[in-house]
Amino acid sequence: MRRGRFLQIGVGGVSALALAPLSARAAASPVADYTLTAAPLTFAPAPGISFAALAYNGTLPGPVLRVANGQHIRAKYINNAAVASSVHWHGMILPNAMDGAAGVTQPEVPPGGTFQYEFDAGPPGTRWYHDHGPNMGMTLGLFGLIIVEDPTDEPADAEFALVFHDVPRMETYAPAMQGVGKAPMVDPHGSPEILQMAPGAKMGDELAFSAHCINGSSYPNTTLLKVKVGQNVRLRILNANPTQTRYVRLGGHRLRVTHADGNRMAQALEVDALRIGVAERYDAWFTVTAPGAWLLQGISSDGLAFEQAVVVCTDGMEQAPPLGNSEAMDGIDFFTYEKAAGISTSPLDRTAQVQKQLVLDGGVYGSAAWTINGQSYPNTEKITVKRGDRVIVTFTNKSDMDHPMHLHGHTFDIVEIDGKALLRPLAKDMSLVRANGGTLTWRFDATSPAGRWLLHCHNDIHMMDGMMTEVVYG
Ligand SMILES: [Cu+2]
Repeated sequence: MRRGRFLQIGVGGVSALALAPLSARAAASPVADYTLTAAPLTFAPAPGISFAALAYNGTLPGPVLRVANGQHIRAKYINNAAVASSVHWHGMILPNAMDGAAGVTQPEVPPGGTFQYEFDAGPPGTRWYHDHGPNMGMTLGLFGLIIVEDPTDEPADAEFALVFHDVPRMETYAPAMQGVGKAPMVDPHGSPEILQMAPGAKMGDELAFSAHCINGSSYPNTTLLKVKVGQNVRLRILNANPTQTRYVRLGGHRLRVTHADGNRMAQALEVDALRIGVAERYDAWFTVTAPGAWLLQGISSDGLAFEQAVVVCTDGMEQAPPLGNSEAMDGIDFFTYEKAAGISTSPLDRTAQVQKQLVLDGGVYGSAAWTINGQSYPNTEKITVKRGDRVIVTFTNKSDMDHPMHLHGHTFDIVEIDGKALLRPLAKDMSLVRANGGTLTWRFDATSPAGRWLLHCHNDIHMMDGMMTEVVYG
């Protein structure tokens, strides 16, 4: 049975963020100093929405941090929230003690407490930071982007950071954790989420949401993205929803995807739409060829779908009705790992010191356990590696929901999907493993700092209900 899902999130402050490149002066400084303070925020992104959020530095999402590759980051974390928390630096390869996994790599930071995070920024790309404590901090609003500049990237004429997020109905959290959620599904018509459902499966989702947002606002209150004819525009997009995949389209344009989870792809891929799993990031580009106004939208099938949009427009077109898109995905050319990576005619080279098969299951309606090889964290079997080992992990998803699987402290290659080896392995830190029997294989080298690195489903409900293990350097 498919578990119920539907979620809603309130908003805070910042709108579409035009990004200036890091100044030469800032990049030349050996140290980037930040203070992140988590505190309660009443988030009001749309009329009638008032959400008791948590936020970093008074904004939801938190501030965009921008650093040079290799720059030393000193981030003082101050927890002024009423609950224990920690900060995870998602996509960074850093000392294990700085990874921010509360209870694993550091103690929880108690209310009123502080913690000093200190590490060298890298690898370059669109990364993010978010709460990794036991108290739903990320779902409540503790997240933001951190961009590690890559001086070898092609230059953009304009660049925008776009965080897609939502206001959760927190009363749906406990039922979701207990496996009895009844939230509506919001996946668009024609999407794999709908097409892959087993006949007779329960139509429902886990968390319900009361507003859809981009950068802290709901349309029409979102900020315009001003562009000029002739510009080559870069979008850095994050899906910060705790449970749902999002589809993103720009009216009148195709999108050229160059980076997946911040990592440059071997070959760019042009598509009509992005499909962005929980915690994934894509860098997508488009060229402005004529004056106009267009809607950049998160596509979902609920009555609030129109809220997750910003207008992209050229000078003088601010009042023009923006060109939008259909809200169905039928026949739409959207981003997939297979299209990005291509299918190889040769089988996967399975030479590796460590090989693991992980079966993802559980979550039967009415239960509160999501499992890896039949166990819930902390009872899951750990993956022990030695420095320099090549590691191959193959997931088989026996449940009826996709699982956005994440590995801390490493970049892996997706090398095989549903038994088909990929031609150009896709470097990522997240991967959606398809529901109802889907398989997906990671390959990575154990070259990160020693320690305990969490491997888990990034769906907040699945993670809290046990779909987690560790890669441990022995
Ligand atoms: Cu999951």
